[in-house]
Amino acid sequence: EDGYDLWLRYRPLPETQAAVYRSHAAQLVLPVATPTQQATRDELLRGLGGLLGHAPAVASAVDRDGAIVVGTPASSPAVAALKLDVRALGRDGYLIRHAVVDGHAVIAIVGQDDVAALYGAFHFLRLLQTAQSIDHLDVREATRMSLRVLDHWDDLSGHVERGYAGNSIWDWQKLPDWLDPRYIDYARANASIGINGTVLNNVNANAAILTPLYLDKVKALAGVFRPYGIRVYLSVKFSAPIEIGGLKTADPLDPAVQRWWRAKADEIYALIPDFGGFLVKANSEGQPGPQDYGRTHADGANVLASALASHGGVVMWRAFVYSQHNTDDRAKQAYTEFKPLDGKFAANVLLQVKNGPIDFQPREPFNPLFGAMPKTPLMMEFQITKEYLGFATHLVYLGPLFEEVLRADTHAKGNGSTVAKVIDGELDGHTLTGIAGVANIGTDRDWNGSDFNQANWYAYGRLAWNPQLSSRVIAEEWVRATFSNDEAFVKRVVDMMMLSREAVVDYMTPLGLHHLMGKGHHYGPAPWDASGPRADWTPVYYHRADHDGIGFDRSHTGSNAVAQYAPPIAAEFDDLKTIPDAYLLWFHHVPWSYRMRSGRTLWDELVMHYTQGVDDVKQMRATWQALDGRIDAERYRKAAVFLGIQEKEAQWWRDASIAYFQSLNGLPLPAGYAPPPQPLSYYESLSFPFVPGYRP
Ligand code: BDP
Repeated sequence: EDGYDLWLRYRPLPETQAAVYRSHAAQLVLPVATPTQQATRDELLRGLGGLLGHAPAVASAVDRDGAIVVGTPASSPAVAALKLDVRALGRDGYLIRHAVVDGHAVIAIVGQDDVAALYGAFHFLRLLQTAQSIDHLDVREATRMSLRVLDHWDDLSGHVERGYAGNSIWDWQKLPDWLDPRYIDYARANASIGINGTVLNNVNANAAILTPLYLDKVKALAGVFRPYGIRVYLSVKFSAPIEIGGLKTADPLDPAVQRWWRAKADEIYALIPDFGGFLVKANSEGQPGPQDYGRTHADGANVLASALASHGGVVMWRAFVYSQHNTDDRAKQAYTEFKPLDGKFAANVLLQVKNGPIDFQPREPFNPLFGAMPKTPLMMEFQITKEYLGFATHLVYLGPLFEEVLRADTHAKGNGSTVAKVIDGELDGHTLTGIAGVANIGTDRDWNGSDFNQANWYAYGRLAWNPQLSSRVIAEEWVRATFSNDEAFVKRVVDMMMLSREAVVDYMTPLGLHHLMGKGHHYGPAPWDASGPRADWTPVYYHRADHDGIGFDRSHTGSNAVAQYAPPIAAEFDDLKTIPDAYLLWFHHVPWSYRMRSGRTLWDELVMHYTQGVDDVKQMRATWQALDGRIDAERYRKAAVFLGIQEKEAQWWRDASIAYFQSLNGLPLPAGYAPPPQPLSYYESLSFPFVPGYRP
């Protein structure tokens, strides 16, 4: 039990349950003409064989009750005979229901196309893994999200930027010849949750990925993923025409540059006919971009888009931009740059927007671009790898973070204009829609650096398919499939996971604080850091604390970032009377003596939150300890040790933060709250030469 099997463990179910399911799995009737159909068969044989003790026989026609019939109306005569209208489900949609074929009772798993049928098969297996009744099945699944993508920040060297689970799983040296079986397991895991795209390389891109040498390797990976409905995409460097094309410029309006991108796209599609497209980080954190030539982001995106358009490819252009030369609040810069470009992007461009206006912090308000660019398909970018949430070892279930953002109401078109409806196209009538998650995948046996981190990959995929799902329901599915259907275990572990996100907010950055981690490596607290090279990379820029008070004034008296939100939200965030406590110090600078709704002073409240975060981790640890013996010792022990690390580091965050803020305000701690055990100088003196995921 090293975690390799993820949520696709398929261990034998208790006999009483297996017996019931077996009567519904007497034979398997499905086409096996295409690679996707073969993958579907293989998964069902593997899953049913594992869960039920033995796999049903595969037959070409139904000849007994209890058969499982899988396919599309085009691929399977048995399915065609059912005359189900699956076209209404849309691409990737499927249904699972009881039916009668040739006089026999069957379960039909029917997709609109082969990949949809594969999705249906995974769904069916999940019902068994999670101990659901299958006596009355009426599953009807469809998705409005067309691109459900993982972004790998994998360098061609094998290093993963912000990777906490080992190295890149792409073995460029042995590709294209050696296809590591792990690639198939990667594809299975993604297909099982509906992920249909993967960007193979880091947004801080190396132009070499577009050379024939690498494209051949990319083609090999695309071939492995294709049966599972996964397209490959590449991050491209805007200066590639210079770096590998020998041109003097990468100016998007230069005809030679345009010809170069077109020829490059043609070359890629000749190798990979279903290539997905390009992801671009431009004019951001030192990356080249169209502004180097006095052009706009739209000029840049549209040239790439035009090269890809005839092939059906898309450009995912990132809105993560901010500049040290811009003296305006960093939180405002993306909106300021992109909002005026609404309507200027080609039809096959999506703007990929991080969930919050700064950078994947434990909590941020939603990014004001959501709802503000109705003419442009906005793609969500979440971070699954926990760069700012404790790396691999902290148990933080991200489902509630994702859900909080997706359910946030932008009010762009009145009440109920949620972020989910912006990105799924409903609000503004887009059919090209998308969501990306920065992957937490590496060469570790458990893929994600801990068993619990797998839940974040899983939750991301499930929400990418359906942004309306509840993170609690997803957590429960995951716990059952990954660990156990033992009801007491499930309940306690799900409660622990649901607590974990608020815990990390509390012990790292409560009440709207943000970006207080160590510079560069991002490990541990460093709220005191005011050193170079850029002010907007220093914690002091964000907390603005001094003897009198703390917080970033983004209200109308400060940077006025609130004005980037729709009027009802702007008013709510601008006013101290209505701002939610959770965002207080994000939008306001207040005195330490400020009276909170609780009646306590801000300082007392802050100390209590820091302490609460640590207490929550203690509680999570106690919960887990009480579950010893309920699962295998290997996975139990790893999580137990990691929770111990998390408790130490939560305590460190609390103590260092309190020591620092107290050094500014000189206030006593509220009664009963322990002082930091070390002086501030101790926390400031720590160094971390071992931090993963970062190259100075
Ligand atoms: C920041 C990361 C950095 C990424 C950047 C990005 O620290 O490594 O390159 O985001 O998203 O959070 O481009």
